[in-house]
Amino acid sequence: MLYHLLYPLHNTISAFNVFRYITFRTIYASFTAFLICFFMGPWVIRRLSRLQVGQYIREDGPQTHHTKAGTPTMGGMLIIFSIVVSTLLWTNLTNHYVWIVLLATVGYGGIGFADDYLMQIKKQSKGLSVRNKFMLQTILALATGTLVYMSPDFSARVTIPFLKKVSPDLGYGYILFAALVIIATSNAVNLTDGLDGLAIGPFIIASTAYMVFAYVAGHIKIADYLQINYVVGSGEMAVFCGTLAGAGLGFLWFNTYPAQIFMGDVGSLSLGAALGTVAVITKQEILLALVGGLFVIETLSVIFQVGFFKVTNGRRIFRMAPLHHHFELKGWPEPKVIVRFWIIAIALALLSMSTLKLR
Ligand code: 57M
Repeated sequence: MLYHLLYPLHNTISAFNVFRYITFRTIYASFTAFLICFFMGPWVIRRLSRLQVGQYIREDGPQTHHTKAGTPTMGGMLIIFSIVVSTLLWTNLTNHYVWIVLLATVGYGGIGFADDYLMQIKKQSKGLSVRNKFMLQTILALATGTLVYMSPDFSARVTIPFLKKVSPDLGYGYILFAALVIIATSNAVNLTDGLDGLAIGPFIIASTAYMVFAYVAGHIKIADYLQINYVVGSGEMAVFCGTLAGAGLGFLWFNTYPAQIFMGDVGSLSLGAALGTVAVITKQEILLALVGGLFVIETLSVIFQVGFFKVTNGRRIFRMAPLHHHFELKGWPEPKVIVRFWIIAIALALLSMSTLKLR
C-alpha cells in the first residue's frame, strides 16, 4: 500500500524513490512485522489467558512438560496478523504471487485455527480429525499449486540443487509436486513445534535464507550471473520473507524459554505453508529440504520411529519421537536441545547458500 501511495510521489519528493527498491521494502517490512508482534504480544497473551486458551499437556509426554500446562496457545493468530498487515503495507499489490502466498498462509492458518478452536475452546480432546485436516490441506495446496502453475511465464521445471543442467519439466505434474512441498512443509513445522522456540527459530533462519533466494530469483541480472531460474515477479517474495522473519522474531520474544505463549496449529501449519509456497514460487523447491533440514530431520525421526514400532511390534529407535523428545528424555535441559537444534538449522541454511555458487 505504501508502495502504491508514496512511490508515485517520487517526482515531487525524490526521497520516495526508495519505495521502488525491494531491499528497502524488505527491511522495513521485517521491522513492521516485528514491531506489531512485539507490541501486541503482551495484550494477546493477556486476552488468550482470560479466554482460558491454555495448552493441554499430554500425560504420556516428558515430565518436564507438565509445568507448561495452561500456557496460552494460538499465538499464531498474532503472527499471521502481523505478516498480513506488513505484507499489505510494503509489497507491490499488483504482483499476483503476493496474493497466492497470502491465500496459502491464511488458508492453512484457518485449518490450524479450526483444529485449535475445537481443542482449546470447545475442549474436544482431538480437534479436527486427521482425515479432515489432511483433506483440507490437500485441497488448499492443490489450489495454491494450480495458481502458481497458471502464473504468466511460470515454468514447470524443477530446480535440482547442485545440478545446473538437470531441470526436469513436470508439466501438469508440477501442480501435484507443488502441493506435496506445501503439505510436507506445513506438517513438518507442526511436528517440530514441541519445545519453546524450537520451531520459530529455524523458521526465522529458513525465511531469511529464502529472502536471499527470492531476491536473486527475481533479479534478471543476478539470476543470469548465478545461472539460476529467473522467475518474473518473484523478487516481491523477498519482501514477504522479510515479514515472515520479522514476525517470527517478534513472536520468539515471548516464545523463548520459558515460553509465555505457544503458536498453536494456527501458527505452525500456516508458517510451514508460507515457507513451502515461497520455495515453489522462487523455484527453489527441493532446496527447502536442506534450508529447512531441521524440520526434515524431525519428520524423519517420526517416520522411522512409527515404522520401526509397527514392524517390530513395539520396539523403538528413539526414546520418543519427534527427535527433540529423545534428547529431553536423555536428560538434556530444554534450552540445550533448542539452541543446539538452532545451530544445526543455521549450519544447514549456510550450506544451502553455497548452492548459489556450487552447481
Ligand atoms: C504437535 N504438539 C506439541 C502447541 C504448539 C505422529 C506423532 C509423532 C505426532 C506428534 C504430534 O502430535 N505432533 C504435532 C506437537 C504440543 O504443542 C502444541 O501444539 C502446537 C503445534 N501444533 O504450538 O500449541 C506440546 O509441545 C510443547 N511445546 C512447548 N513449547 C512450544 O513453544 O513446550 C510446544 C510449543 C505442548 C508443549 O508441551 O503441549 C506436542 O508435542 O504435543 N506427536 C508427538 O509429538 C507425541 N509423540 C509420540 O507419540 N511418539 C511416539 C511415536 C511412536 C510416534 C513415540 O515415540 O513413542 C508426543 N507429544 C507429546 N507428548 N506432547 C508424545 C508425548
